[in-house]
Amino acid sequence: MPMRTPASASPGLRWDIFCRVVDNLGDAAICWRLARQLANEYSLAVRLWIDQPQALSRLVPGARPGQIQDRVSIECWRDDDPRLSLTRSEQLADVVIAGFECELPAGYRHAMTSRRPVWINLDYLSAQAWVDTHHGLPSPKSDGLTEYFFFPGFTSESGGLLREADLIDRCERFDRDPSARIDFLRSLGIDAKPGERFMSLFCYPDSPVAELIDGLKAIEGQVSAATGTPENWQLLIPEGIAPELSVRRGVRRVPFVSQTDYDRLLWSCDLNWVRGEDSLVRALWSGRPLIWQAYRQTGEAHRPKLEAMIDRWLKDAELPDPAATAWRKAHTAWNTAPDPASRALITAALPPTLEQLPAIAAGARRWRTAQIGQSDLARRLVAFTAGKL
Ligand code: TRH
Repeated sequence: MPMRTPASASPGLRWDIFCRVVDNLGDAAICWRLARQLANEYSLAVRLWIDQPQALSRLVPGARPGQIQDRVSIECWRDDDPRLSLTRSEQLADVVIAGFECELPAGYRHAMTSRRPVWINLDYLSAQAWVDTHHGLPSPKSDGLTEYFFFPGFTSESGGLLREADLIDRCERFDRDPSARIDFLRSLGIDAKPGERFMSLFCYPDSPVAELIDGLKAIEGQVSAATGTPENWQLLIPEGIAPELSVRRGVRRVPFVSQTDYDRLLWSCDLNWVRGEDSLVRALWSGRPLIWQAYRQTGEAHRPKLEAMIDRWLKDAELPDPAATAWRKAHTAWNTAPDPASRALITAALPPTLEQLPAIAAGARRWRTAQIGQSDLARRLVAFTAGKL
């Protein structure tokens, strides 16, 4: 990663990031990505405290508590850890990040009252309009401390999106070198044949994957509007995702790759099915078409989040109809309740989406070009905290 030290960053400052893994991989994925970027691009001394280090080691092979990896000190966080329950103020960082509203360890929190570090609550990503008015707000506490809400988002008024300084260059270099894609796919056990196109699939357990495969079967051999050749899609599914599916024609298992290689997987595909938060952001930066599955929440709380993301992307990507309608319908179908009638929606939504793929791909590139002009999340966070130190 190239070093990037804007005037507002003070190299050597200590940052502690606390990550409590709720479920899945997103909490560990995002905290790690941020920690790595702060340490490497801003020369900050970063400690990542994580309560379930095994979630991190799935994404970053070899990452273990007590180690420094990629300039980040990784520490296992247990509530009864004496280092945390009796923290002395001089052991505190200058900036403390509580990942996704997690409660800080009591001893650490107590020590904060004397040293008063900048305290940030890094929240989940949303494209909803309220993010712009809530981002950066202080939440004063009765003990005199102030917590600041930092909301990732898609606008210049929000906290922005995570993006390493060299990400787009690396992606474009990969695109310019056809052998990079072939070699990478080969490293996953896939020998790409002429005419084959690839989709990656990362989804939640009860997704209508069998119905998606039915949709692919329905168009197999038809002349593709995108390539002028017969449709020949290969669905690449990392180990552990949709485990009920057996390997069959058009369905290929690939290993669950490292976070770094996951970018290459996205860059190797013509369409990516992504979920949650971090894989969505990576797929957006890939400049390729994607279909997103929102993390399902009780009371359908994810619905407004999904609608807001769809609306914002369509606007920023300036996607015209009929591509916009096809893309929206694919999202509605892929994010349905898991009952039999709703599951079948994706079978019908897939062919028009694939027909519109060239237009959707052009929109994805437009979205990326427009968004690159905005500063990234780490940069905004460094600037935000610098004003409070
Ligand atoms: O695992 P997720 O569903 O995480 C979710 C979301 O973050 C959600 O917003 C949050 O509320 C919930 O957790 C608790 O999806 P996400 O965010 O995309 O994180 C997955 C990470 O896994 C991402 O960094 C990509 C990475 N990954 C790999 O490194 N290798 C792989 O092979 C695959 C499929 C994914």
